[in-house]
Amino acid sequence: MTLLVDSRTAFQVKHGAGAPVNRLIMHPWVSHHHPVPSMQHSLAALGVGDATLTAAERERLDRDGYCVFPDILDRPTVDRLHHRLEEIEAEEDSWGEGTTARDPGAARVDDVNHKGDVFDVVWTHPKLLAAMAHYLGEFRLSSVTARAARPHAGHQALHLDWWDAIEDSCPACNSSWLLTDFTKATGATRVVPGSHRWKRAPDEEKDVPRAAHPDQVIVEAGAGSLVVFHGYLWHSGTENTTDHPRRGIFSVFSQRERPRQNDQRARLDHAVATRLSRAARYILDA
Ligand SMILES: O=C(O)CCC(=O)C(=O)O
Repeated sequence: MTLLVDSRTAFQVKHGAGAPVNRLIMHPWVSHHHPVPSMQHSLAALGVGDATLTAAERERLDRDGYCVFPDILDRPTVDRLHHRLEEIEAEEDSWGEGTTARDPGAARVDDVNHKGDVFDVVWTHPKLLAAMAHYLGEFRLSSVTARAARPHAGHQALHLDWWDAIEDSCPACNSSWLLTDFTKATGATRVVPGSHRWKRAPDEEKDVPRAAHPDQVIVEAGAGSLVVFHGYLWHSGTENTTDHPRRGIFSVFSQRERPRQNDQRARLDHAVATRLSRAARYILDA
């Protein structure tokens, strides 16, 4: 995908040839008064350029089906996200008995992208959007959910992040923002590298999903890191063996014309609609 040719030239004339282009960019067509007509323009407006992903990152996404981007969020941002999530968990009683029947080992908060501007970064960060464009082409936001693995719980069955027939192209992808350090002890996500190319789901009948897979890798990374997963990659949460919650925010995107997990239009309220840029609204498709 070719993006930002004109703006890069203009930026580099001003700031020098080696200047990073991703911090740019306010094109005339990204202002609130002009239409944002396409995926390409919206990505550019949100800071995605040709150089946002390195060649090595693209290779990892293709070969392994996931990529870790360490230290993307700084400590104050992680702390703000953490703090706001704790408030919402209390308001919604996320830790109460039986509140997360679909995932009993975790406290979950759905739709956090509609619950405060502090969460904008977890679905509009350029690194994340560039990785989604790499896997999905034209895409939109599907869901944003916080998942805190409960102390001494949280192990899940290996699964894919697509619920329909498996096809050649990648219909949906997940990503996680680590708000605590993800380690073997805290219950980091496990993945089976390369399994996105197998194009099949873990075999329930042979009890593959809950067991340790011989090729699994526990993805350890520090708070503030981002991990992006291909929708067909076998992965799951593992047991948090500590006395403290292990928190992450999971932002799922799908190909633009595909069904998505949550209806973003139905959830959008006026305050959020007027706050978001046109480019962000395009990604939200709401
Ligand atoms: O929490 C994790 O590490 C993974 C969560 C996950 O894959 C899910 O909830 O579908």
